[in-house]
Amino acid sequence: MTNIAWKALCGLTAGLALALAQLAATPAEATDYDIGSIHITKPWARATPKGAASGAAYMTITNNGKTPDRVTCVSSEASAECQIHTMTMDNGVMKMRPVEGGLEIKPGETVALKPSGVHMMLIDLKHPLEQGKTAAAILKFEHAGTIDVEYPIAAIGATAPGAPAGGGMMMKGHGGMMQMDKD
Ligand SMILES: [Cu+2]
Repeated sequence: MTNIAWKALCGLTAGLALALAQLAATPAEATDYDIGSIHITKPWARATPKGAASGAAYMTITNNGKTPDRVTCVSSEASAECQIHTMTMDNGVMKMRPVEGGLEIKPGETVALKPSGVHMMLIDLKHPLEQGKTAAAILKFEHAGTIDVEYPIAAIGATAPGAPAGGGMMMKGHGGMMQMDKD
């Protein structure tokens, strides 16, 4: 979609513009991934506002093996750094913290990375995450190995892939309502 078309949309009422945007943006289909005993479903990322320093990506990871595995994000084409974060409430403020040594997925366990929960953080974005495009990242499982995953990008503030914007808490990088613990 061209910039001119987007400008035209801005003149329409919000509801209509949203409906049109949903029709116009053909979201990239999410693919499932298998590596060793690990199964990854529903990878997706959230679009970022212009100038945002960081973005978030999500997915569901199942360990069908008999031993625990640990996953870390090695790199992303979209950002200088890539980490997996947990979220905790601290005096009413949501704080996120990098998972040290990788996120553990026990045998038979399914871990969902989702907004307001464990998530993948793309830090120091090289470009904004644009709805309808994809962001790629390389994940490394301690036992299963290394895999490239494509994250189709949903709307800014989307709470689930394909869901319209809003509803959830806006992710404004490491500022605003969310703070990152720096140990
Ligand atoms: Cu984070």
